[in-house]
Amino acid sequence: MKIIATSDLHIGAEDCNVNSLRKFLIEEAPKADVVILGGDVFDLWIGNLGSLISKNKKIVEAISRLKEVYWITGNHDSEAINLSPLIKKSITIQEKLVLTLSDNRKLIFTHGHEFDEELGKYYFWAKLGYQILNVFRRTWDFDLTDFHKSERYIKIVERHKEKSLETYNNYGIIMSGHTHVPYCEKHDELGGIYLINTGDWVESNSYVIIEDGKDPELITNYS
Ligand SMILES: [Mn+2]
Repeated sequence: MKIIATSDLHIGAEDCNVNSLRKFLIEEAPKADVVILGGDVFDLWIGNLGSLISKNKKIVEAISRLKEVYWITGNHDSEAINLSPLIKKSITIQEKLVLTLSDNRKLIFTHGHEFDEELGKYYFWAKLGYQILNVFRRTWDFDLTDFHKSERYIKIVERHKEKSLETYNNYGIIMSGHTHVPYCEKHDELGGIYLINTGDWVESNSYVIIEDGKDPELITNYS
């Protein structure tokens, strides 16, 4: 079994790298038996699902052609769980995904906002700030990369990793998105658990390939 997992596509947001994403969905994702779209797939903080689907027909078509798709909801698309599968009849939309690979390794995918204490506290302001930023992105070239390299953000990512390991250490492969910082770490001190973040399609154009009996592989800067 071959799994391809990615997250934080942010379809509909000004800074989503739609061209690379479309190419990935047409050329790479179909090579997998199972595709995991790990949250913030459509950016429902920016628009409603119906209008985002009609504005992104090629991307939606590419997703609908994939064999088996799991859409794990994130903070930007949590409403999707209540919607009928508009994109693909057989798409599974849920909050968490647990899969057992043919080699018996157990994998969990959660978007990861459950670990985001700041978002929990300042949800309203985070959402409003994001919406304002999206409007200004059309005229300003605001670079999130600087913020993601800041000491404050590095701490947020470290906390996310600690909490993931604390909560899900009974799984062989722990996967999430949300922070937009991709990594694929093997934790030998915890019996070889893999801790993976699938990154995003805003800054890193990243995804992860998982195949039976092989080490997970992280691909970044896909274009
Ligand atoms: Mn996101």
